[in-house]
Amino acid sequence: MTKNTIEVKNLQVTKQKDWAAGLTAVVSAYKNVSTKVGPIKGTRLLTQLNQIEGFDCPGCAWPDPLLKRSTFEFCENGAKAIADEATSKRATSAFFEQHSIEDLKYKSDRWLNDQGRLVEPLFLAEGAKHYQPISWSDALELIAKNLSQLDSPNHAAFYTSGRTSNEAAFLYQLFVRQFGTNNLPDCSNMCHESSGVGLTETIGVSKGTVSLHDLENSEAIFIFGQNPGSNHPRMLTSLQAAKRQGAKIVAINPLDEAGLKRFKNPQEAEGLIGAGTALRDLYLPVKINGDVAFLKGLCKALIERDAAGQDVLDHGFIAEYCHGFTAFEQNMLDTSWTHIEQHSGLTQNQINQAADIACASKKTICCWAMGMTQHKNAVANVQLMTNFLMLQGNLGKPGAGVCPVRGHSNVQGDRTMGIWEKPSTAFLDALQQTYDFEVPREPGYDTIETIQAMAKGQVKVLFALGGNFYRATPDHTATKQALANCELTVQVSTKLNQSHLYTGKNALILPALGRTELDQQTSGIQTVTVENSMGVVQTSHGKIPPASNLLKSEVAIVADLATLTLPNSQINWLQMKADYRLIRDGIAQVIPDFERFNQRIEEFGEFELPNVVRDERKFVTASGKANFIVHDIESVHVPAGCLLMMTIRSHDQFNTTVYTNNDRYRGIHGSRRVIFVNAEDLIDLGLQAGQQIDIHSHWQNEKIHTRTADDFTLVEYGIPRGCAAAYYPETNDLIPLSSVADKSNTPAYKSVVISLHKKTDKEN
Ligand SMILES: Nc1nc2c(c(=O)[nH]1)N[C@H]1C(S)=C(S)[C@@H](COP(=O)(O)OP(=O)(O)OC[C@H]3O[C@@H](n4cnc5c(=O)[nH]c(N)nc54)[C@H](O)[C@@H]3O)O[C@H]1N2
Ligand SMILES: Nc1nc2c(c(=O)[nH]1)N[C@H]1C(S)=C(S)[C@@H](COP(=O)(O)OP(=O)(O)OC[C@H]3O[C@@H](n4cnc5c(=O)[nH]c(N)nc54)[C@H](O)[C@@H]3O)O[C@H]1N2
Ligand code: SF4
Ligand SMILES: [Mo]
Repeated sequence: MTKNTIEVKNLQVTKQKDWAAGLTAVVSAYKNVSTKVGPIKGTRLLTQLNQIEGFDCPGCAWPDPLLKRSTFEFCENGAKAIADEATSKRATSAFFEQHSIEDLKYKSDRWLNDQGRLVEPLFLAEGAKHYQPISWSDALELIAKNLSQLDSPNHAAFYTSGRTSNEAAFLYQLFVRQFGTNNLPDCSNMCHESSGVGLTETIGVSKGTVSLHDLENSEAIFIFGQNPGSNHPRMLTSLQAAKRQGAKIVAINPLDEAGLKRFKNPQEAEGLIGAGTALRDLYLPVKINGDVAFLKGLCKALIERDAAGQDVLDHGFIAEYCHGFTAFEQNMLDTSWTHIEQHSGLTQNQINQAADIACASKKTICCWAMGMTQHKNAVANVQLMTNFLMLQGNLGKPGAGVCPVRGHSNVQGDRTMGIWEKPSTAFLDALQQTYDFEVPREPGYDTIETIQAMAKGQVKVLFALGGNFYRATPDHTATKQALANCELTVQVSTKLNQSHLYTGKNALILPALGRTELDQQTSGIQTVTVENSMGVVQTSHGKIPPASNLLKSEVAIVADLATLTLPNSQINWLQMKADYRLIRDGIAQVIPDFERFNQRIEEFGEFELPNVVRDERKFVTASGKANFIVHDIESVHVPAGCLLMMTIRSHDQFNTTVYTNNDRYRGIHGSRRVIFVNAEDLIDLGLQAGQQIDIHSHWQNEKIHTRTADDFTLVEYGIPRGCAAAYYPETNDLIPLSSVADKSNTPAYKSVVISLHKKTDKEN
């Protein structure tokens, strides 16, 4: 039996849950830390999580309440994230001696992660079958040598995943730019890039415009393409607070996710033993990628009601602050309800119910995540949500605004620190002035462009500060080949993952300290900072001894590498490594709004970054106003016999890190190799729930499918007709490399055209 069939045989499907959290979540949190970390150490760690003097949760980017913190400022998935990092298991050199790369390729993501923390630098020489230990100095010299041998600095790319601290991120981009390139792809390219691009064009800022206080005091919250019960669990606490103040919640999602139905707050006795709080007031089962049509319907309903004499639109706001309204209004009026219904999968009546909630609210917020950003028309999704809010003046006033809910705990901070392949001129000028070197001005490669450049032999060294580049990106077959073209791939990591197996000709693993660990440098124990999804910058203090005395902090790795690679640099990297306050002094000089950075965090532990839209109702766009932007409805063509598939996260994973094979809210246990399909589609396709199938994906005019994912079990599920869902990253091989969002180049991970293929009895 292959690893896939073993997993498939363990599958148990139970009824979908209609609430989230409660006692089960508390038990799961403590079980995770006590089995992985130990009962005493584990519980002690939990009490430090998200406290001002503790460490920031390495899970998602959901904010902590300002100033007032309870003793239990975390959720089940935060506990899982720290248990996974602080595990007592170790992947030592004996492990790598025992397991060849070829052996490890047969193991699952979960098994690899379960081997524990990486504890020493490792080297995989060209043609070798095993990783071998290597000293830090040899490892760093090898990287420096490979970098200095390149014909151009643009032949290297420097990836970042969003767990990196502000200090490490700032130092890293400084090194990369002094080395001479803007090739700084990051996980954001695959995540909220569409939000940044869409918002910048529409309202002039790339970030959200609401605070936790706004969310808890709004009157209507529209939640698009987001599953907070699993991916931002403490958001449910804020939604509960909003509900208690009378807010209405609308969930727009092909799946009726348990976490948005009802929340049993584990912090309250009622939440532990009672029925909990009902959250969403309206559930709209939009078709996958049907949001542009829905949003046009919603805007049309508001415009039509206003034209009919109801007081719906904020004409004062539109006249003073907005641009392009007339063309937008006309486009909404010209779009027919039939067209809207057909492409959204929703009825005019359903859309009218959403319009009723919008009309009754004076303060509306739109929240969203990957269900909106990972489609061909993702930027249109973001702009139409913003335009919907603009119609009623819901920007730049308390309780209203846009709320892109970020993924990784510091993904927003990394961008603020300059991890971006397309930095602004103002940022580059400030960097050049502060550090006195000629910064590269040519835009660099994003994540997809990096893979394409590697395939063409134009990127020969990939350095990854965290993450799982190979496994998180689309089309594993193509990406694997592209990576294999590189002379050297380097992964700075905490845990073993598939990017350590599918590598360049030579590969290095550099083991890094995690968020939970004490970071001792020559000037003493260091503090780092992060920025959450709502623009609050806060400190994080590691608490436990490192998993091994051979680990280095990300700052130390970057500083040591920069010292070796750039012998003529006038920047004193080692001084900054010794004392991270010096890095923060640099940040304060280069990045607006970080003045007196050290003083402010030493005094308050955290501070909120200004936001001109939120604070001043100012729109720094080309037109000087908030822009209404017209978008056509362009649905993905799904041929007869095919379905449109979205790739989603389970409750028990953090991106490519799989904790267990369960997804309890959706009733899935024991296997991740499942695909959710509507009952009537199963009948039409001549298939049955429980049957084993292979999935093929189709792209543009390709005649023969080239991408397959095998050994999945069909699960009948409440999902709109024509749609399907399966877990990431098991299905990433199905995603064509060139299937990306317009303008943001984000992979269209949630619009994959697939067909299902029965396995023959022999294959079963
Ligand atoms: N526990 C845990 N927490 C996490 C993560 C994790 O893996 N595990 N990952 C972190 C990261 S990096 C990120 S980016 C976030 C991701 O957080 P989410 O965006 O919540 O994660 P996904 O599972 O990708 O869920 C997307 C949601 O969008 C819906 N959806 C898909 N397609 C469409 C569509 O076309 N329209 C609409 N309206 N909805 C759609 C899906 O049904 C699903 O509910 O979570 C972060 N937090
Ligand atoms: N099909 C599909 N693909 C997707 C998505 C999807 O929804 N569908 N989502 C996309 C999104 S939103 C994102 S953000 C990307 C995620 O892409 P990545 O950020 O690249 O992937 P992760 O799985 O978060 O990375 C996990 C690895 O990071 C390392 N790590 C963990 N903590 C630390 C640390 O503190 N320091 C260092 N140096 N390393 C650490 C560990 O070795 C671990 O194995 O995936 C994208 N891919
Ligand atoms: S909501 Fe996110 S940041 Fe907060 S404790 Fe849970 S995983 Fe951590
Ligand atoms: Mo993400």
